[in-house]
Amino acid sequence: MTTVRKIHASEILDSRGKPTVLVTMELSNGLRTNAAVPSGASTGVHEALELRDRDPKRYHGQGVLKAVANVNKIIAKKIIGLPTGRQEKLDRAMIALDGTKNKSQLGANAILGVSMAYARASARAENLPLYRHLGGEHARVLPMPMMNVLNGGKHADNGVDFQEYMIVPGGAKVFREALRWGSEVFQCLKSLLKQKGLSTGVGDEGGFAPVMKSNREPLEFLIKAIEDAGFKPGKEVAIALDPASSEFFSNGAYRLAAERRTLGVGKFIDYYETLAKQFHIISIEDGLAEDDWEGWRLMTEQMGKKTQLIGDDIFVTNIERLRLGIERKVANAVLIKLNQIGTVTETLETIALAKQAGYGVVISHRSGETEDTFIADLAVAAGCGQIKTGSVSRSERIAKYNRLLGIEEELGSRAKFAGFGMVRTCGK
Ligand code: 2PG
Ligand code: MG
Repeated sequence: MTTVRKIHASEILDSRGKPTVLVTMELSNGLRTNAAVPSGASTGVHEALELRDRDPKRYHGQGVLKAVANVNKIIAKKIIGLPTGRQEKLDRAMIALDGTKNKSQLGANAILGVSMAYARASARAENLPLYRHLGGEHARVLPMPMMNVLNGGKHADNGVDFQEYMIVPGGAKVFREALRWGSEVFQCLKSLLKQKGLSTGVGDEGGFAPVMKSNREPLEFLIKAIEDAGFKPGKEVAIALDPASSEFFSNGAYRLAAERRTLGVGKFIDYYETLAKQFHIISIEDGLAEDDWEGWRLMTEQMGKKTQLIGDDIFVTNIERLRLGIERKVANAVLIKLNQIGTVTETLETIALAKQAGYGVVISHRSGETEDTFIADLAVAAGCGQIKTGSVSRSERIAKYNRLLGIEEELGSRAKFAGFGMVRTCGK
């Protein structure tokens, strides 16, 4: 029997240069693994709590030494000696030890670091790749990437209200081809922006962040870039949006600063519908705000048959909130972020409920990432067919794509790629 011999957490930096938690785990057979925790910027208010030190003398209050100490001094004591392969037992023990609803006592960053490191350690102990350990023998579907090539909102500083404009190369036959298509479109987009004298500096997730006049102008650029790269918009490469609209929702309305107007929910849904038709938009995440349940229901009723509507801030990978959503006929897909909920077990449970209810599942990075590639394996393990892990630049994003290339190669002829086939709409 292999057991956990040592756990050690440290404070490291993420892709934005902000502190995050790294957990290293050593097993009784000498194997060592580690895991690093991601961090969001447009965080939903219902997310599990990311514990920060609030000590103004270090990292502007953003240090994570408390979370690190919680792993080293509190969690470690409980976990040392635990055999590998008991993920649920470990995660439930940490949830009980924390004792709060949102993991605010120990910090979701402390708990998740241990949970992820343990999953990886358990995989190594069984001599299995992580996706196989988490997903079993049938885990062989490579996810279609949703690539955030044009950034706005809280991830940039360019006057665009919507946070993410993504290209979706779902017409490709295999993952590596989809990745190439995405990269080629990205390069064409760069040339186009250059020609127009616009900035080609990149935002937090590696997409461009040029100053634009409206929220639709980026869509015009994307369509042109897709065509310039030699692909058919909609058929080969489609578009997806994450407006992250909780960020511009107030007093029951949506304030589009880029367009100097404020729209009520009904008008805003019509606006999305027009955009979706015009620009081959197959998927919209967080089209409406995190607590605008009635708006979400209307949007799902009006657009859900044609468009994948993904709940991120509204569900926060939380099984209770997703259950409410299913009951209320809200959205038809869920975004999955490990650190929104804080353990691997709860993440897998939320994925299972979504699948059971016929909701689409998209595994996602955070805007603050590290070189850790856990979510690439998770996407294959979940067999959900979709991943959102940023643009085709910046190594913390590319690391996930490169890991997927590796998994595809390892699976050889067993690898599958469903392309647009796993995009969910109501009634499909
Ligand atoms: C989102 C994410 C990731 P953040 O809104 O979906 O793209 O952003 O990590 O800042 O919440
Ligand atoms: Mg989002």
